[in-house]
Amino acid sequence: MFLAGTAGAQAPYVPSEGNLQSRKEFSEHRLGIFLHWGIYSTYAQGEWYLSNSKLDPDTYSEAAAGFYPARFDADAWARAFKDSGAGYVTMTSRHHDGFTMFKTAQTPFNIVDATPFGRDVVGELTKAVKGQGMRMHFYYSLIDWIRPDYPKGNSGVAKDPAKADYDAYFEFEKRQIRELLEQYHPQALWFDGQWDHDGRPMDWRMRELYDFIHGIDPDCMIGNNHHQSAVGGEDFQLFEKDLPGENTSGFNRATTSDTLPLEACETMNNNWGYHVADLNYKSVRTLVHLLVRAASKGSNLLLNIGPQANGALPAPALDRLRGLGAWMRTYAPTVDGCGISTVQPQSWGVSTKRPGTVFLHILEPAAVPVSGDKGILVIPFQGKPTAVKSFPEGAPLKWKADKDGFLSITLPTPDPSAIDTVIEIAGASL
Ligand code: FHN
Repeated sequence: MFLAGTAGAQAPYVPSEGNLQSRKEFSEHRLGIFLHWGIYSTYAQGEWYLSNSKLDPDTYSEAAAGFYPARFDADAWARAFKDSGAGYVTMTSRHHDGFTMFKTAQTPFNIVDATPFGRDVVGELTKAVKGQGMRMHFYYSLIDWIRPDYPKGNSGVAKDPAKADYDAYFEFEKRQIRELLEQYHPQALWFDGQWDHDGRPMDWRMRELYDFIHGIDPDCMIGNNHHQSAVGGEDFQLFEKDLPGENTSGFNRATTSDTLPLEACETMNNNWGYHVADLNYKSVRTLVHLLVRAASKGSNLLLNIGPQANGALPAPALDRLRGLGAWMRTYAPTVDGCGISTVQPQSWGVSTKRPGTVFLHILEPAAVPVSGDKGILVIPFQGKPTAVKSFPEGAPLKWKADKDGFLSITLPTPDPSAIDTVIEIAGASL
């Protein structure tokens, strides 16, 4: 189970008991909130503004002197995330522009020392998130578009290549990561950027970094958005803008993992960082479907919000959080802690499972075959149902299991406006 990526002389990675417990807890909450927040939000053009605009880094960095998120209220953010039904929050502690959003002694280019705001927003949010009973995770960029010691990859602005010194940069990262672990005790670290050297051979020394992290906190889970299958030392498998096993965005060369927890991240609109012109927010219906489809593949959904420079969460994002919360208040038991069932995806929807129960999620009511005023589902089904009911009402539905392994269920014609009509199939053998 833990041998992946341990080729050669590398000792196999053996996760701690606490780490295994973190993995279990992680899958008990299928929804996480991703936050891309940094000084790039002042430009309101997304988090890649420095690289895309080709601004001189010194000019770009002046945004720090004007960064004053007066409306930032960690408790209000944490409440909004909790009310959405999320179980954890993953915040960018440092993105590719290298601006550090936490209190650090390793660089003056940080929220406490370089901004008039002077507050450790990562620290405040961590406290608030944990206060709501949620877990805190940190995104940490392996890329730095401003530090001269980071060896420039495919992205970013041109720098003096003679100053590149990965060993020095690696030590800087380790010192910052130690700060993250010791100051905030996150449940997970989420790395990003290894793809920056695709086609440019580079030894990132990731296993060394992972061992360093697990040496400080063996229970901390590590994920890396390298767009490939997980390797030794990693504790969960990431997918970007696609669910496991899919690759419509072209990012994911990863195969899905049978052993590690899975997490797929997605934007609420089209950008990760705040973009003033991007109002292309997905509907609550689309987001719920994404969450359900993720759960049906045994994956979490890490749903992103790009907070504004003034510290406010964008109004459309708050609206989507409320919509998700309204759904989760009833249906969380059909996704949280649920995984893959033997019922394959159907034209009308998908299924999730917890021991003793399979949930059918009718996401496309128009695809349900209808007879008179009844909907009829016929599905290949393994195991013996003892009852089939509507969820959450618990109203018994007529069903019949035939000897060829098909289960047919008669239900009221599904309401075309319903976001998700859920049917619960109970049975000790399921
Ligand atoms: O370049 C980043 C991007 O800004 C964002 O952070 C996403 C989140 O998955 N990851 C990278 C692109 O793969």
